[in-house]
Parts: sequence; C-alpha cells; structure tokens
Amino acid sequence: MAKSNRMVTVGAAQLGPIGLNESRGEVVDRLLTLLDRAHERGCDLVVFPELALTTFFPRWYFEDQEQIDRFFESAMPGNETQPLFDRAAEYGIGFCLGFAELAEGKRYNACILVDKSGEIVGKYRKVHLPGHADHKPERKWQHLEKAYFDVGDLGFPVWRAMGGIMGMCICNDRRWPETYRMMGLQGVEMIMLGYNTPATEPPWGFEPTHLASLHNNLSMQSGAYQNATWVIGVAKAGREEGCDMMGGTLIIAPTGEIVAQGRTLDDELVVADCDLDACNHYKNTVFNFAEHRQPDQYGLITETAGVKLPPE
Ligand code: ING
Repeated sequence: MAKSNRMVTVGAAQLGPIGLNESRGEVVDRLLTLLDRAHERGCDLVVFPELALTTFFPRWYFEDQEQIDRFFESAMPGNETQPLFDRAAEYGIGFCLGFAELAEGKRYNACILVDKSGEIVGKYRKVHLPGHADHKPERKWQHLEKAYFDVGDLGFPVWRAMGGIMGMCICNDRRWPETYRMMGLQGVEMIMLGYNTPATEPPWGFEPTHLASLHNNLSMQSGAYQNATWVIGVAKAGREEGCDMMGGTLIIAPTGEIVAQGRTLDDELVVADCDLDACNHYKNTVFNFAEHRQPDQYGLITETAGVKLPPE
C-alpha cells in the first residue's frame, strides 16, 4: 500500500513478565529484540509499556528507600538504556518508553517520546496514581503507586513529532476521560500509553476476569473516538512474580475501531499502519470541539475532585 505522507507504521511492543531480579541489561535485550522485529516490519514508531525496565514493583511493600530506588532511573538514557537509543536511531525508529524516573529528589511513573534521530522530544509523568499509600498486609499483593510516586507535574502535553501531534499517558490515566480530552483540546492525533494491569485483582480485590478486558477496551476505544485520535495501548502482560496481568494490547483508530490487537501474554509486536489524516473527519464534524462544546457549562469538571451531591 502506498503510504500517505501522514502514515505512521506503529509497533505496539507488548512485554511479558519482568522478574523481580531481572537486570536492566536482560530487559533491554528483550526491548532490542522487539525493536529489531519492528525494523523488519517497517515500523516508524515503537510503543513500550509502563515501567518497561523493571517488574511492577508497587506490588510489594518495601521498608527502605534504597530498596525502592533500585527500580528507578536517575539518568535517561543511562548506561543500560543507551543501546536502545543507539539502535533506534540507527534504524530511524521513534519510540515511547515507560520507566520509573528519579529527578530532583522526586519520583515519577514516567514515559518519554524519542524521535527517529534518538532525541527525547517529550516526557509525561503519570497523573492518576491508583491503589493506596499504606501497607495493606492482608492483601495478596500491594498496589503502592501512591506511596512510591509523586503525582505527575507536567500536565498532559502534546508534541509535534512523527509528522503529527503526539501525546502520552500511563495505565490508570486511560480510565479517566479527562486524560484524553486534555490532549484532544490540543489537537492530539495519536496517544501512546502503556499499562500493567492485574487480570483479576485490581487494588481493591477480586473482580470477574471478563471485566478487565471490557474496561480496558471500553476506556481506550471511547477515548479514541471521543477525541478523534489514534490510541496505542501496550500491556506488560502475563504471570509476573505470581500476579496474572492482562494482555489486551490494542491499536485503535479515531473511529474507535480496534485495528490490531495482541494475542499472547508474552513479548509480542503488534503492527498497524496508522494514517494520522484519519483523525480529520471527526475533528471537523461530530467532534469539532470549537463548534459544539459549551465549556461554560462544564465548571464542575475542574471545580471539584469528588462528588457534590444534591441537597437531601
Ligand atoms: N494499574 C491498574 C490500571 O489502572 C487498576 C490499576 C486495575 C485500576 C484494575 C482499576 C482496575 O490499569 C495501574 N498501574 O495503573
């Protein structure tokens, strides 16, 4: 197929489990293998999951800070991640990478967008931190993102890259319509996101297995359609240190249609041709925000965090 000049061939690079003691080098080798495959498949862009360099460490309660900090990157690229930047630039492939960022004494669940020349052109820090801040010893596993990470302080930026307007978010962010709308109001054409999502045990305990997929797909498909943008959702999947995490890697068009999806719970590259011009129709019609939105009626959305019930 002749590529339109705004066609981006995307590789959603799903990861299987990362062991608690798996080294950065071992993980980067897996990322490089997926990057090699993306090169063979003619990809322009590769999207890796949330916290793609380590196991999902908020699953455990750690007593002291240096135990926690061994999961964080204080430099990006660092020695272990430099090979990823080098090979991607050699291939002329951009990539999105999720990692735990230690910066100026703050700790973020972050991701970066690196362009085809190997330059970091964008960074996002996760705003919606799910789970709990205190140790819950009674639980099968913890979900201590509120303890280990600071709330992201960069807002929801977008960047002109890959021939279009690109945005990022992370995992729980994908469940909140505000996330997509903030980027939609900046003209976003492709939102890249990674996630680590338990298949049956969200932070509050067991749920029927079919709901994980329903809520994953529903959240991302509606975000795509309601903001006329591509959404690339990439899982860290499989049984990671005893915790079954869902797959469900998806490439979703601005119509809300799933155009490609993951099949396994392992390292897997899911590829699709994404024409950024496919956003134009809905941005100019049903979701022509300037023409149809009434922001003076939406005050509650930014006035309050919680519910304001009507008088009894
Ligand atoms: N994980 C999960 C997510 O939002 C979760 C937490 C699971 C919330 C299931 C609700 C339901 O996908 C992360 N890391 O945010």
